[in-house]
Amino acid sequence: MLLDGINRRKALHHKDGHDHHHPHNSDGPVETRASGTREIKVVRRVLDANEIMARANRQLFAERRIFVLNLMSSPGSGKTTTLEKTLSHLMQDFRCAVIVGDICTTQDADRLAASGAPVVQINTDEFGGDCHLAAHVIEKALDGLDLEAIDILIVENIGNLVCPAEFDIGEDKRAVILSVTEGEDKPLKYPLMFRACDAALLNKIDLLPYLDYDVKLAAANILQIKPGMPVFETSAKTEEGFGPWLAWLRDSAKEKLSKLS
Ligand SMILES: Nc1nc2c(ncn2[C@@H]2O[C@H](COP(=O)(O)OP(=O)(O)OP(=O)(O)O)[C@@H](O)[C@H]2O)c(=O)[nH]1
Ligand SMILES: [Mg+2]
Repeated sequence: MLLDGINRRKALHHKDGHDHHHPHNSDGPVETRASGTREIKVVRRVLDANEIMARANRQLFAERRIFVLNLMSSPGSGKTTTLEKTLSHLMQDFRCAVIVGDICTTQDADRLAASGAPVVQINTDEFGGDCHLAAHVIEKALDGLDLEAIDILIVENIGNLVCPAEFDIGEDKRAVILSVTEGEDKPLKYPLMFRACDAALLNKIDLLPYLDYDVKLAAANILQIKPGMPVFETSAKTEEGFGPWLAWLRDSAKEKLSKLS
């Protein structure tokens, strides 16, 4: 199912139509640096509005007994591939559904629908290409799902290592994928994403023989930003390392769902 048009009702568009309002932005709907104080107020208002919606989503997910995972990464790190493989295991024990965000195309939704899980695709292109999924977008996407028939909802966020981390969508857990082709330094360069997540996947480890990549250093950098965070070394291609990742996901879901039953 393709969901678009949902951002139209937001009253947050830039003059250029690019809807992209959060703290790192320097050219928001006000005259930006002309008044630092004013910019902070606008940003605060946007994030407050998102917080309210995220709280409402969280309440709804609790009422419907749904565990929600927000999966984030740079473009191409392997979110969809990881999900394809994850769903094939998870759907043996849980009723799963997916919301997938992309700027354009329904390619990821088509790939994920092959799992048999209901999938809602969100496209943000006609609104200037939102770089993240906000809470109200998720709320709208839920219209396309039968919430009574879902135990686990996985949200594949838009490929971006910065913006999605700023938006609570009402999820229970957040996971970030860092692929080994991206460099060990990314947790240090993009700390918010790693600080905001509950688990990290170091993906594409099947490529390690062909790269000068220091897995230990990458993991240490992640732990420097978020001490104690589980770091799973995975290959979504071969499913190497999937056991601990799947166990973490299953345990996280069971923990929430058992509290609600
Ligand atoms: N070798 C290898 N390739 C992988 C792995 N995971 C994903 N890929 C490949 O990397 C490319 C991008 O993978 P996707 O799963 O589409 O990445 P994504 O994060 O969903 O990308 P966006 O949704 O565009 O942000 C594809 O060609 C995948 O086949 C892996 O573990 N090993
Ligand atoms: Mg994808």
